[in-house]
Amino acid sequence: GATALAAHFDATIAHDQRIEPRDWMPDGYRATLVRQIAQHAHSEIIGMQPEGEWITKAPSLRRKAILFAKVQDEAGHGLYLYSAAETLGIDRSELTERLLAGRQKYSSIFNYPTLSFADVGVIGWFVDGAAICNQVPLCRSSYGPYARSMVRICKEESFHQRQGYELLLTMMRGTEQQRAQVQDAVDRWWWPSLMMFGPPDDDSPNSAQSMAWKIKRHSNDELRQRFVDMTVPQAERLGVTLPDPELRWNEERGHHDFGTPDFSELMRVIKGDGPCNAQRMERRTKAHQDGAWVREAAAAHAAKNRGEEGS
Ligand code: FAQ
Repeated sequence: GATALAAHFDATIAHDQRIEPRDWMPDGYRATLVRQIAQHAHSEIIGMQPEGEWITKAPSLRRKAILFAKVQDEAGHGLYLYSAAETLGIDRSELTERLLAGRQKYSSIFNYPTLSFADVGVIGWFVDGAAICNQVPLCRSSYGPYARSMVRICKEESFHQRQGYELLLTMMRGTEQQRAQVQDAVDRWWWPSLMMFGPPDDDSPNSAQSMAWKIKRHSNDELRQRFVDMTVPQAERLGVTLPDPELRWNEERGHHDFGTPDFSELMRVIKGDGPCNAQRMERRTKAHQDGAWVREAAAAHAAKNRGEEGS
């Protein structure tokens, strides 16, 4: 009966085994996964916009080819993630409707503008770096299809991060103006990148249950700390300053101390009031409308094929 199914679910989680689509799961577990995976998928797709703007303005053919490939990878990540969400019994078209109606979120980070080509490098370094810190543990998430989608995504994100860092190393070997552009991009993206990890643990309503279900493996603050510790030596090697006067190594803790991000800004951006929210949603909506004929043609083609098979 129902209690036996619940006991089996609890035992699967306790033994660090995977929940698969055919398994019984609590409604709350399913709803949390749909929320997180859909939000993650939407972020990948909307996340194509800030860097995508620079494809036509890249400074060389080589940089254009690299950026084009990276942005395409993000489309691929969005698609694997929508497929993972669909194993939970929800349709991708329904998830897209929810995003466009403002009923589902996407990452706050993609609501900031990209003002120079250095921003492309800093997005790779910080935003993909933060994505790696957050997503490597998700490879061990309790839901099988989500965890497996993360393996390939993380490999591609590490390549993206190196791409960004290499771009910045090149700019730092360039002119005074290029070095100033890199520092300016670092100053603008540092705090929003720290906000990607979500609200502080005391103020994170979903964390406790998600960690009990082993959907999340670490808390928001733990991952934020891991990102800071990883990034500080990279900043030193690059020769830029992270814009935080409180940033220093704490020998006792074995971690860096750092200042508190402005979480009221995070909440404003999540609620729709960031510098680029309106533009991002407008473009996403237009892309969806412009794609209507493709969806109709694909559906007509599938219907025709089914008809031919039947005859
Ligand atoms: N932005 O209780 P918590 C990428 C919401 S990487 C917007 O702590 P949770 C790669 C949260 O949803 C970016 N909303 O929530 C790339 C919740 O609202 P809800 C995508 C945020 O779920 C790189 C409320 O605040 N990565 O795309 C944010 O336990 C470069 C309370 O928060 C992922 O989605 C935020 N920053 O923890 C692409 C990773 N933070 O849903 C292109 C998977 C919090 O109840 C270029 N997701 N909220 O209405 C996660 O790990 C988690 O969902 C967290 C939030 C950590 C984001």
